[in-house]
Amino acid sequence: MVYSLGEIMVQINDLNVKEKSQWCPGCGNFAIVGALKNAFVELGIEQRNVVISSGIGCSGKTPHYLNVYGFEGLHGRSLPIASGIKLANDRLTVIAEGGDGDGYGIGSGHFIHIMRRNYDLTYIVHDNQIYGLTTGQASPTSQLGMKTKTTPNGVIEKPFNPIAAAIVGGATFVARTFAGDMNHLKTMIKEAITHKGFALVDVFQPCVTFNKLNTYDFFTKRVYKLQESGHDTNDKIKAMGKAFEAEATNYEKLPMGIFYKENRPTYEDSLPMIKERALVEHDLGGIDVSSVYEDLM
Ligand SMILES: Cc1ncc(C[n+]2csc(CCOP(=O)(O)OP(=O)(O)O)c2C)c(N)n1
Ligand code: SF4
Repeated sequence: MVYSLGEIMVQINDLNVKEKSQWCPGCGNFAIVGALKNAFVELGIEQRNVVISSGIGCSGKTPHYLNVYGFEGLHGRSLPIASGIKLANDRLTVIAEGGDGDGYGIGSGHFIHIMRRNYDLTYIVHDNQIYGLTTGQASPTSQLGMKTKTTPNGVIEKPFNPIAAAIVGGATFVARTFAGDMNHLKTMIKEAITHKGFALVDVFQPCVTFNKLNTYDFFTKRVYKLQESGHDTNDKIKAMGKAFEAEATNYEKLPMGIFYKENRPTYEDSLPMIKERALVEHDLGGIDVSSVYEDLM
């Protein structure tokens, strides 16, 4: 079921909310919300057809700041919520938001298994390489050597590589972008939403308060655009090479853009019962489930 207002197109103002932001001034999260709003307007997606799920953390507050449907869940649980929403009504645009601690730490098991199922979802990870909300502990993507409250002598664990994990894990769209490049951020979000299948958009999102290493300046000096360097998004092996470039260059060269893209049937495509209409449109009245109860007794 998709709700339509006919000829009325959504405008940025429709997506604004009155709630005052709790984010620190200058936080990269503002750009993500701005890019999402612009993406919805430019794609003509009405806000009543969008649901944003999130976990816990500064990123988890994203659904508060856009006038669309939202569900702020538990820490790391943004993806199972999003997949449940998608199965209930696969005609909706479903966006899951996560943090690097939230999504790549406590929620990593969901990440791996939801990718291989290929639900038609967009997963935006606010990757600030630190725990922001809990005031500056190391996260799974914190850079080697970075001093944080929990790593006073510097991070000694090898950082998690979400791009490589997504390519191996079966995501059918894998991209990275930067909150300091609004145009690129919006373009990646639009590409991810229009892609049919599971799309990861990992966003370098400076946490201006607690991460003094990975700043806007740090990324501006190091990022370059894959789509301007002739990268072939169909080539999984080359995509893996690019996924390891940051690590191989000691974070001096940070490719951003679409690493990998493939067309594969979605999980929903394989469910004949929702082909004609969404699950929410099914009439569940008059179904006798007593035999199922008896079986379970
Ligand atoms: C089960 C559980 N464990 C721990 C916490 C505490 N906690 C809240 S936010 C957070 C880290 C958030 O870091 P990240 O996902 O990187 O998000 P950010 O705040 O940087 O956006 C933690 C550990 C929690 N809320 N629930
Ligand atoms: S703590 Fe960091 S991530 Fe959280 S709102 Fe402030 S700047 Fe943004």
